[in-house]
Amino acid sequence: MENFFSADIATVDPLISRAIDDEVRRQTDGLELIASENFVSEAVLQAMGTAFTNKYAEGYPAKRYYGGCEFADVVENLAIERAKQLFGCDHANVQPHSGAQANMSVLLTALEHGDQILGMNLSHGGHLTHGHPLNFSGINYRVADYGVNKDTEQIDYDELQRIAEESRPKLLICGASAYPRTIDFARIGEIARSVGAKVMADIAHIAGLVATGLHPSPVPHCEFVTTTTHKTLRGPRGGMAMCKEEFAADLNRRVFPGVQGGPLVHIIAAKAVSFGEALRPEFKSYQQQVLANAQALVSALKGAGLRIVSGGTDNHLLLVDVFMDGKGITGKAAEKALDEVRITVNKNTIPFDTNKPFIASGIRLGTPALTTRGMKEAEMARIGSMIGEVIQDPESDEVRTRVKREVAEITARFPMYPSRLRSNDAVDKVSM
Ligand code: DSN
Repeated sequence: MENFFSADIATVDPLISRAIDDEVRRQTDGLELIASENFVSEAVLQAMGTAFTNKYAEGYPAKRYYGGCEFADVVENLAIERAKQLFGCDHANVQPHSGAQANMSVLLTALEHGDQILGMNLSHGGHLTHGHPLNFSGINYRVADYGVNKDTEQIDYDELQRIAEESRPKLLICGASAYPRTIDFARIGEIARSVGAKVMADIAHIAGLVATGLHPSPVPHCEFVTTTTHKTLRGPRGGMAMCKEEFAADLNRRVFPGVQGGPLVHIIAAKAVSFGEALRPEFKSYQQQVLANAQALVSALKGAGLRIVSGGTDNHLLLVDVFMDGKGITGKAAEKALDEVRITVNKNTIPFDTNKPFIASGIRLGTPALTTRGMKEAEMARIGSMIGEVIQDPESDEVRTRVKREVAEITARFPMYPSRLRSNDAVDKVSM
């Protein structure tokens, strides 16, 4: 007990300490292209690892169910104010532990059990919480869905209007997890109003682009806007729900006590830090580079003979059809082959996929994480051509060895979290 407040994790728990070190090394030594991942700053990491994890703060600033919340109020108020400044929204609730819980809170605010919703089909780029039958949204509400046009692979807004008229949803849900094109929130708002529906825009993926004006904002057109905080926004893993003032009190009640108990104050502190970072001019330059890198990656992948779903991208992510009607390999095989050379991606269905979701015909790539490391168009051109080589010849030892070497060369030029890397030798010396 002597060292309870001062002992280092490497001494207290060498196994977990080692797994943490290994993960830092994995992130450092690989090329992270999962479109929903990013690397937070050292300041955000520091805020997460603080004594705020000890604190219960059920309720909201100045209206808590526990004593001793004066500093919790400071961080939550700052997070709220910065979120409102970033997105220009009337109201922000920064307590949702995740995007799914933010979405659940909005659905509980806008709907009664059994009401009709209309969301984008998961296999066309939507999200589980937008009405998937296995998710609370599909279990508790009646669901209609819309998707992309088979030829353009982009949202067909005329068809969406038709489906909205037919299904008469009370809530239209837009936003996506695997949609590489600009979403026309103004048009979606018009469609919703024409059938008397409210709109929830889930901007989890594009929040950083929206915050910097590089993607049109849904805020003027939608009653509710939700996001995660850890993707393009580059904050800690978590969620947030925004709304027009008239729904603010109801939304707060649905987040707590409707969906959650005590907020994670250490995570809210980290959200506040990341929102502060996002308000700085450098964050816009970063997002511009994310977009430029995505364009460079598209060009390189096309140059390597791969088909890009919808022909390209307007945002930070792209979907690559690696199956190409059986001429290529499955998304599952591509993910594995790329993993072996330390390029991390996820398999993903493509619209009208003929393969099952766990096999999939595509992979989804995104540039936020590598852009945070400082990589630019030149690196994207190399990485795109390496991905092409691996996918075209996934069994070749020669390709694997060469690409692995090149990945090591590139990652060595862009270091990250130097102070977080302990030597594994040091951990080994601790008795286990
Ligand atoms: N799992 C997230 C993604 O990868 O896009 C969505 O929740």
